[in-house]
Amino acid sequence: MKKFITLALLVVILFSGCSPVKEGQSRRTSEPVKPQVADTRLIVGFSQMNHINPWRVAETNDMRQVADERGINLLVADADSSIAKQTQDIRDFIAQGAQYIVCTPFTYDGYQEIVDICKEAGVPLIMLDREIAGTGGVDFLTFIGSDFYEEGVRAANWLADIMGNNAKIVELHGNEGSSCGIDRANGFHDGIRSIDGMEIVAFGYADFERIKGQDVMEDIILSFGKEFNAVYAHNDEMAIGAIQALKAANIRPNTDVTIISIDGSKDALKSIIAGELGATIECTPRLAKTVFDTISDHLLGKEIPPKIIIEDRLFDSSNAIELFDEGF
Ligand code: GYE
Repeated sequence: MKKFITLALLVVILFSGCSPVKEGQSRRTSEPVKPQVADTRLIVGFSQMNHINPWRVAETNDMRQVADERGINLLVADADSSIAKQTQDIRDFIAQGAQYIVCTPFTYDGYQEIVDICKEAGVPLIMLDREIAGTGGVDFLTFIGSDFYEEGVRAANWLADIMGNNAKIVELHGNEGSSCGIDRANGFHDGIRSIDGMEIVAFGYADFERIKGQDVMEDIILSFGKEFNAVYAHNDEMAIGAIQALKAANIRPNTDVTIISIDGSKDALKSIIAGELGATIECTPRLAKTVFDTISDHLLGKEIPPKIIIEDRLFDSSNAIELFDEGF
């Protein structure tokens, strides 16, 4: 009870814009009352799945920067790759008054509870950079990100071209069950399906991390020797780790083994310029402008498409120097 009275008193003091008057003191009525400016900024909760690679760091930085520029109060939480933590983070955002939730989902499945929490609270949910089971406009407001299936098809076409339709390929996946991983695999597999000489001889999961890409590639080299001549990595970090493992085993990147990956990081562009990585399909982490434009449109009552797909480019030796600054 005492706690309640103290809290209630504090609220009265805060909102009256006055300082408390002690007994025996009188208030000088001429003293100007300091106006209290209420924080009327839009509150957006951003639940980031993790910060395990430069792509995620760049995405969060971009969200913070654009939110700042637009005067939006952005609440950020790192879920440490745990959907349970992400669920709690989103509950916390809602308790703190978030008017929109932006969530990057670790896996395609497992997000029904988050969908339900946001629906129940009447807070629109935007799925960012990976998809979940469900439909934009029904289960959540929209999905914003790249076309991962298309990325896989483009990687397959690039590799088939460079390798003259003949390659023994090692495929490096990120974390199992991610929508980008599923679609990057499907797009690539469909892309090489009709080409007899293109086959996948080994694959592994390396969680979109450089060090794990290196470890998995070391294991593959140990069990397969040099029985492959191409690597398709689902992101740049794993490709760069794989290149380190190849070099350590005296396998020359770009000469003995051709490597293609996805993302378009500055490190990947450096590797292309150094003649190691063959190409990277862009998948930009700079999505914040689209996110906040979408929120503005929604606030204005405009119709929001169920999916908002970002256009991506391809970086290879023909444009890596010129477009270096476009990397993240
Ligand atoms: O390619 C990878 C990150 O979801 C599109 O996730 C994103 C992917 C990106 O960890 O580097």
